[in-house]
Amino acid sequence: MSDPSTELQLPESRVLIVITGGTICMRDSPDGLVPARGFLKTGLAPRPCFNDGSYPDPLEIAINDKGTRKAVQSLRTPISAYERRVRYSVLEFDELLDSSSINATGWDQIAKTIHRNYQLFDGFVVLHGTDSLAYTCSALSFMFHNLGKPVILTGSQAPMMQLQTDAQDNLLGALIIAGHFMIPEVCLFFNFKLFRGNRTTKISSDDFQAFGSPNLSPLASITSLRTNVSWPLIYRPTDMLPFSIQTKLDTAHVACLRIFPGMKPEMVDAVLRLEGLRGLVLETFGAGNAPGGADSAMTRILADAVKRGIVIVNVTQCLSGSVSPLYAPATILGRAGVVFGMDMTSEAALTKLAYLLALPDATPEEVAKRMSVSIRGELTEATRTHFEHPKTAGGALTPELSSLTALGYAVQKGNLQQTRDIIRSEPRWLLNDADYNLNTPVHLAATGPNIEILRDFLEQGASVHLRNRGGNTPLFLAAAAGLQDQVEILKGAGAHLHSDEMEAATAKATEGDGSAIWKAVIG
Ligand code: ASN
Repeated sequence: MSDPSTELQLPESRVLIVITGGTICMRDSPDGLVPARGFLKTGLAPRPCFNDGSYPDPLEIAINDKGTRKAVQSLRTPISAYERRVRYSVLEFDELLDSSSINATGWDQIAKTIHRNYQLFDGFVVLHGTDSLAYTCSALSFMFHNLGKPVILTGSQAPMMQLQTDAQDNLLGALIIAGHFMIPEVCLFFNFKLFRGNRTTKISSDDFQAFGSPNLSPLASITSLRTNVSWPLIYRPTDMLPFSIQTKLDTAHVACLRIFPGMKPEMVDAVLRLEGLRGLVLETFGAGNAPGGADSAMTRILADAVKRGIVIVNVTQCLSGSVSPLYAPATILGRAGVVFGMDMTSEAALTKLAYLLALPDATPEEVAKRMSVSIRGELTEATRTHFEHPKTAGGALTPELSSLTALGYAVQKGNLQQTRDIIRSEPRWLLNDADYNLNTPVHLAATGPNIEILRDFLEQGASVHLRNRGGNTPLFLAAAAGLQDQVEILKGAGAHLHSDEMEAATAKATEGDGSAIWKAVIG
């Protein structure tokens, strides 16, 4: 057999799998299924698709939920259709949960684990039960600010250990996408489809197609051997700030209430008078309608609560579609101060409300305003028109090489106007595409003659984390070229060295000439 390490075409990518529990890692018990420890050994290592056998017992550094750096076990997949292996490490939480028991403390634990390990890995997979998975995806999407790497949550309807299971396909799909595609979103992968996490809802308690994303098409799907990514749909932060987290969520003072025919207004009033309540998601009929006219008791109760500072958000009970002031009942709710939650799922509305209410200095007015605008792609704003370049409309997901080449020339000449003209007439994700050597426009701009081009690309949401064929990030190239200003811009936009580059950078930081720039890059 040939040595697998010499077959490697592209630098391997590194993924951290965080195990929180769920059916995927469950075993039988006298009480029914319960989560069990040791998933790497029993669920992954014996399966050839998760273990190429090339590393008998490799250890990797990861930072556990106590904040301690520790050596964890890691495995590698066989080479993928994209000529890459994914090397992954597994962190199992001390307490594994059936996800029906997760709460804001659990979300805090997941967010902190990803934040601590952010610089060590290219992407993250979180194993989680399906029951509350859509809530966790939504919560994390709001907790993460300026996320630049994929965070993919998955689970399964049947345990990995069961003969007929969806566990293997779900985990493998999530792992492959996290290890190959720089999709900087909190996603949910299930039954061969990748969804924006905060658009999902659980639609079946037993079908392998357990999740739907009723108001947004999948971000990617796996068909036979290929993964088709809908790049125009991918949400990208454009703030040019490093990744950070805000883990406080005020789930203790929000509620969700489903309107039903004949519901007594007193019932709504009782909920709105719960001690300390600050926000309510109201699941209404159709396009946002509730019983009662302008002078009804129901409308008065809602309007009074809004006046007392409670933020009430209108979302539809329907599986798909948006609320809007189409019919009089919805317009009346709007006049009473109830916020239109557009096409948000209840899961997204509730977690967003809990997130916004926990922000420092959150006023009811400010929270209400932000509830009907998109902050992480969780809703479709009424006035937003979707621009899709004609070239992408037919499903051709690779831009003309000539555009990329032309962009490369313009970068090398330092011609900012020309780069802008090319990008304007091309899909924006051209910025994250790569040439034969896997250099992206950001790699070229990081060492090009015009620093404004680099700034311009980053302001448009270009990724700072992609690596070229040599395994290098744009930050490494800028430092190697001694370009202090470019290093600072890249770092400000969240760039950091890949763990594979650390050894070389640390050595350079201790050498004489040029050591200062490397110290700045590492520090
Ligand atoms: N009760 C399980 C959980 O949410 C359901 C599952 O994962 N399929 O943890």
